[in-house]
Amino acid sequence: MSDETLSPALLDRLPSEVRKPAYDRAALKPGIAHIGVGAFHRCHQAEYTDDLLAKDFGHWGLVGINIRPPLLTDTLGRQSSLYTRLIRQNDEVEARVIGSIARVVDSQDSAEPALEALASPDIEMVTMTVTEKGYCHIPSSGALDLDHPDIVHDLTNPEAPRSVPGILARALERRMASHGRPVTLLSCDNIPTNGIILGNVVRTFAERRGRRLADWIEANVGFPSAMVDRIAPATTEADIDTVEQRFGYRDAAVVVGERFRQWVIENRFAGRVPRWDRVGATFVDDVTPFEHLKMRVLNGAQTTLSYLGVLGGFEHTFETIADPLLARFVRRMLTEETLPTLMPVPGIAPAAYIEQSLSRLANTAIRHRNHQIATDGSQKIVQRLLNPIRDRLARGESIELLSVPVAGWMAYLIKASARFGRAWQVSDPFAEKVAAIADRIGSNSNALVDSILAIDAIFDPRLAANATFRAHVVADLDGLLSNDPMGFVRQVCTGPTDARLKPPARSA
Ligand code: CS2
Repeated sequence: MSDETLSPALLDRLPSEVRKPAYDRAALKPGIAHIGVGAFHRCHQAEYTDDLLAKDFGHWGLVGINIRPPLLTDTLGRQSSLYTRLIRQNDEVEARVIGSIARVVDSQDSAEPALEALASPDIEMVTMTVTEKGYCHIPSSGALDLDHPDIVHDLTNPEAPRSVPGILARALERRMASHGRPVTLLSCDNIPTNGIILGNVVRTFAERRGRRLADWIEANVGFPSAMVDRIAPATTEADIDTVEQRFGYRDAAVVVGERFRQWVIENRFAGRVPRWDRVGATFVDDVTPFEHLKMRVLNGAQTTLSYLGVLGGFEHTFETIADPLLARFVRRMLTEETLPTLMPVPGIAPAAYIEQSLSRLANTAIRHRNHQIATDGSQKIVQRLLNPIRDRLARGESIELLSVPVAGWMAYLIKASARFGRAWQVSDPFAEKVAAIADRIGSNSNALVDSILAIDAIFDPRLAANATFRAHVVADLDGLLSNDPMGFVRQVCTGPTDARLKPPARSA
């Protein structure tokens, strides 16, 4: 059956080691809409939902919506929304066909298909993974960015929105006008207090549409925060080939993830809720301690390894952490500097969590590219690095390790500029701005850091004005832009601490 594509008809003939949906898919009724059907969603929320349907079949099928590329009709759409989820741990491969997505909707060219799905009275839960920048908020403050081109567009064309806040506000307006049923909007992105930020951007947008909508949202819409976790890199051709070679069928929507998964959701819902807590998710009153733990430790390590890894010539996370120097650096950073900033988390010992996170990153079967993690760093470093740095500075504690990946993010964007030889291609909303700074200034770390720290959408002005922070970042940037960035990391890891700090002199 090697050229056969995954389909409902194929389910009965799958090799026995491939697990399949344990419920009647034909009876599946969508009650959840998800925006952003990427690898992470297929590996995380859709799997939890598949577990729930198998345990307690109800009306909680998923409608998968994409408002940005890629098209879903070409992949999932051709497979009746079925796909294979591989769990890979070094040499082990575990395959399962997930059936929780009932149908997919492409809404890249016009918001209409998305709006229709989101406004349906059948939908009681809207989850989303739209990446950090999808919220159109200002990372340093969490407020809606009213100068964002898509927000400017949507406020003048509210019936044909492009942005996530604009699409959600319009869908809520339609719900208010047609059936008035409550709905929960559940962010599953790695932004801090994601429910609060989602609530902020939707409410701010709605207020500009009128008091009535804003009041209706207050009374009928829930915005819980959530912490989500599972490493699931972008699918590659090799992953698709793995399924074909091992299991004998084609699946264009394969997704590969690690075994670990976690989902902690704030108990702040409107209307009925899929009981994901029956299948491994946790409903809690306050997600903050979990969110800090995950973003500062696991994501902080990933971001650190991605920038230092690219500078050191490594392709993937697992190769980067196999380097003894970088492994040592990241372990020291997490243990000595990040750990003391964490809040107590019920049932989790932070030191053990750090070790578990580092061993997850060493999984050789998860081929997570450093450039993928380095993407959109301007939207990630606040919660992963700058917030723990801020907390430490407030207590007069050292930041000599945490400052290195901040400079790593700068060096990554600087080296992509024309003046620095376009070392690699980057994707970050602030890439052009940093490249322009680099082109203008050249190799003067003092002046580079001054100009980059002045970007107040990323750097809170109080942090940017902190002399200790600035001095560390200048010294680190000098080291990372030198001919021997790894030698510099070695020096930080082993050398006398503050010796590398130059006096925090201002450049002319
Ligand atoms: C990664 C995350 O690309 C990235 O920014 O750090 O996608 C990470 O793999 C997930 O948050 C893990 O849960």
